[in-house]
Amino acid sequence: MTELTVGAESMVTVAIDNAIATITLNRPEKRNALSMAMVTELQAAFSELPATVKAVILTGAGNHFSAGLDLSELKESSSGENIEGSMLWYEAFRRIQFGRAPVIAVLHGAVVGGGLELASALHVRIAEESAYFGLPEGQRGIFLGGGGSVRITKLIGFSRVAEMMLTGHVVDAKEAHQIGLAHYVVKPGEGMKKARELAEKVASNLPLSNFAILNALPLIAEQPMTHGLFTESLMAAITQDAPEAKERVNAFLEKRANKVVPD
Ligand code: 1HE
Repeated sequence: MTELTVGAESMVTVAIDNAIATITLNRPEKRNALSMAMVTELQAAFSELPATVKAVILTGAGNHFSAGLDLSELKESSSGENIEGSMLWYEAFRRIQFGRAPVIAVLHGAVVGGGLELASALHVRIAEESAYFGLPEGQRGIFLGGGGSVRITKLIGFSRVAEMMLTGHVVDAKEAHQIGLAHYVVKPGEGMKKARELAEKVASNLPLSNFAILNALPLIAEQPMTHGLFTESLMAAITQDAPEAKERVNAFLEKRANKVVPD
């Protein structure tokens, strides 16, 4: 296990175990509220991962995943500074979402505001039963500013996001699973075990397949049908041509590979 230090304040920690990195939001005394410095550290944590890392687990220290934007930074900020703040978040989350390594989130306690915006940029979401999801921006008199109006609406639809923001409706882990916000719900304390199990599967995929899943799939979803099908055919052709893919296909045909079986 290798520990990487990112940034002077260590609000984000990184531990690397072979192909899997665990990145932890580490500001539990402020419930992992995301300050600009912390978002910058988070981006650095992902950017500095060695190429040997094939999957990442992201979680939060303490009883909560993240309380969202560090509201103390809004006290005296101007409109210009607020826009710059959003841009900083967009760039950090873009790098995470479209990076080389798929990210598995372990969510517990509060996953609210910007914490939910961060979770929506990740690829697999595991909710422990303690997790709850909210968008208190409506109550705070502000708006989404970390990409949530694009990403969360794509996950659960505009109407649900509007209702959560208008009424302050807090979604529990079970409902999050039902509406597609969480892929898995597990007992308290079991999130990391499940994440590890999934991360090992993700890391065993060919890098080009994972690249296509992270980068081509969301792009295709935004394209008109004819463009989407064309993009898909190109990505399919490139992945299918790789010698490593040919070997995996042959392994199945020669009965050397696992069959698909129910979980
Ligand atoms: C914070 C923040 C924060 C806690 N910014 N300091 N997000 C919110 O509106 C959620 C606000 N937070 C809460 O509702 C609660 O703190 C929690 C439910 C997450 C946790 O409650 P609890 O009882 O465990 O902790 P606490 O006592 O409320 O907080 C501990 C400390 O963290 C306390 O500071 P202290 O100096 O008194 O110890 C809190 O003030 C501090 N803290 N959350 C700043 N968010 C890019 S746009 C995104 C827009 C948004 O994200 S809006 C939603 C913001």
